[in-house]
Amino acid sequence: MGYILSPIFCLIGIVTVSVSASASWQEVHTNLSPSRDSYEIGLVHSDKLWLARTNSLLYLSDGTVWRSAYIWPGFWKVSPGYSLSTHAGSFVLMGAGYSNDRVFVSSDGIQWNANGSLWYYGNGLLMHKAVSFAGALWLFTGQYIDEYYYEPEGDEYGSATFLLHDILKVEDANWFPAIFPVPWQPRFDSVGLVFAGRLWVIGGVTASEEPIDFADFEPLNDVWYSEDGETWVEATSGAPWCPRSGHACVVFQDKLWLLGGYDGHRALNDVWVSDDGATWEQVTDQAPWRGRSGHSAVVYQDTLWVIAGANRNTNLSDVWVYEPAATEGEGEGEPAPQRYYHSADKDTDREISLNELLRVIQFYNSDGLHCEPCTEDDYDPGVGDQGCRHHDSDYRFPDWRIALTELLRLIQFYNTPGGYHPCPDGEDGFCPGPA
Ligand SMILES: [Ca+2]
Ligand SMILES: [Ca+2]
Repeated sequence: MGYILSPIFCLIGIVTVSVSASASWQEVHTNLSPSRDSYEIGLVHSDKLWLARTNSLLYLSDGTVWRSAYIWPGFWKVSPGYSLSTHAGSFVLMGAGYSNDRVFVSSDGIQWNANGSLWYYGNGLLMHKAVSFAGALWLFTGQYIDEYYYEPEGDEYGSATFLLHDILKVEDANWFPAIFPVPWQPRFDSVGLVFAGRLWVIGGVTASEEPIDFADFEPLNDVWYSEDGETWVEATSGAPWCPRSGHACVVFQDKLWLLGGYDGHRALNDVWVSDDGATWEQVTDQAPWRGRSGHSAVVYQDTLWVIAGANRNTNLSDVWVYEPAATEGEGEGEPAPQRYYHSADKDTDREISLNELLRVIQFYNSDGLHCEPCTEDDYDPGVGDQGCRHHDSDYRFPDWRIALTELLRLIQFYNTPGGYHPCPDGEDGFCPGPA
């Protein structure tokens, strides 16, 4: 068991591949180029896997090398927040930024043409979703900037950011869209996709005030669908996964998958699956990849890909593929799943920071700890529900209390350069230092 490091795949630059023999997840690229990027949209078009980033559009060549198809030209002013989708056989890109109403199309990702300007409140959208569905292109969730917003209490006007409250329907490249109100709370960093012949909106984050106050966001875990894009039905007002934004959803093996996201406390690496959007089953509470939001999940050549994203302020540049085990177990008699990240390691960077250590010291100094889903670590101090798995620090005497010897183990990780790594033979499933 453990990790095998071998150079198999080549990126633009040097890339190594680490494979965990026991897991269905494989890290196939450790370092996309450029490695520091803050925006990704992955999609499949013309049997190729594409990845749009802040400055460029890449595609995967020969299954191994990411090549640049196009560098977004500066005069487009494309910035994080643009949308890229495929509709009627072409890429459709809506630039975000000060010219965010402009639309560009391309059939091959290499040759791009201006195709007009989207009309919506006289300006364009950013951080929206653009989904091809039922013969039209639908634009929904996200924000728009009103450059001439007039302060009600002042005599000044300036730009302000609002949430998109409507769904916009574009037909036949007519960029004066039909506009329909929607019943769900306005939101951004949501998911929009087509599943089971329906258009879906899943989670995201809303703001209680508009113009948006960037300190006041509330994550969501509701799920909505529509048969026609205009009439919406709530599949659930509260899915069992923690409210979140920046998550990724994808249709894989006829099911709806949800992966990761940001819950207001931390970037997540849990995975959920659903047949109908209303009931959800947890595949894992922690995948081997680091917690993330803003990543892409794409099905390409019958495998599920998870690409890049960010853990809070740390941009990630790794790529993972998932292949279900050849023989799916039913959970009986199986060993407990391997732990990839310690419960105390809230930012999943395989190091124990002082902040992370202090949280466990809080448990040590309290009347134990209990399960409290959707907190910073899914626990809280004191007595309460014990229906979840034990905290990884509560390993030697699993009694919902942190003993001094248990705390000292975490202090060992805190003091060790390189933190810790998963090792099934360790007393708590982890060992000090890097792998
Ligand atoms: Ca950490
Ligand atoms: Ca204990």
